[in-house]
Amino acid sequence: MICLLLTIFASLFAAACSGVQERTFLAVKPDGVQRRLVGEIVRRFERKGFKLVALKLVQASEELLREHYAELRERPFYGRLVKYMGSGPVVAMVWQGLDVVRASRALIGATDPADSQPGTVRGDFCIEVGKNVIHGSDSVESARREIALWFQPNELLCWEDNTEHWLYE
Ligand code: DAT
Ligand code: MG
Repeated sequence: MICLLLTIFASLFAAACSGVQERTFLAVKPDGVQRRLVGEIVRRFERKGFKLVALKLVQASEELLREHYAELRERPFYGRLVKYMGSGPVVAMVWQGLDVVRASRALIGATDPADSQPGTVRGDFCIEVGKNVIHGSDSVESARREIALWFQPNELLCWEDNTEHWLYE
């Protein structure tokens, strides 16, 4: 009973915390970490004005990665993708803001860096699809699933953003 009340309280708190704004899950992949791109990538999302609500360096298990990419399990590159994502630490993050899922995909660029526009993360920092340095959720629904997969609810921090007044109408 106490557990149930605590769970309800935690979800109400989380809902109040995220307000009407959405959240997305982003991860700097092992090649991005190896190539010292973490700071540059975080800088781009910060500079845009989005709010960082969680961040951690993770050596992801094969189980977690198989689940994360479950939708792609029939694709020929699935095994290679899981191996690459587990080849070193990734920086897992949750960002919050108006339309953040779609806006983040725009900042990240097309899946294949050969098609990514200059100015996007993938357009600027990588060459091949199998080493495309960053992950970003592709819908609000995937974001919810991925955030729950990578983070405990108490790892998502609720903090007062003093710039909101200058970012939003
Ligand atoms: P995205 O990461 O842009 O959401 P996705 O979800 O379709 O793209 O695929 C997940 C990852 O799988 C992608 O970032 C890189 C890899 N991938 C996709 N298509 C691939 C392909 N044709 N060959 C090799 N890797 C691929
Ligand atoms: Mg995807």
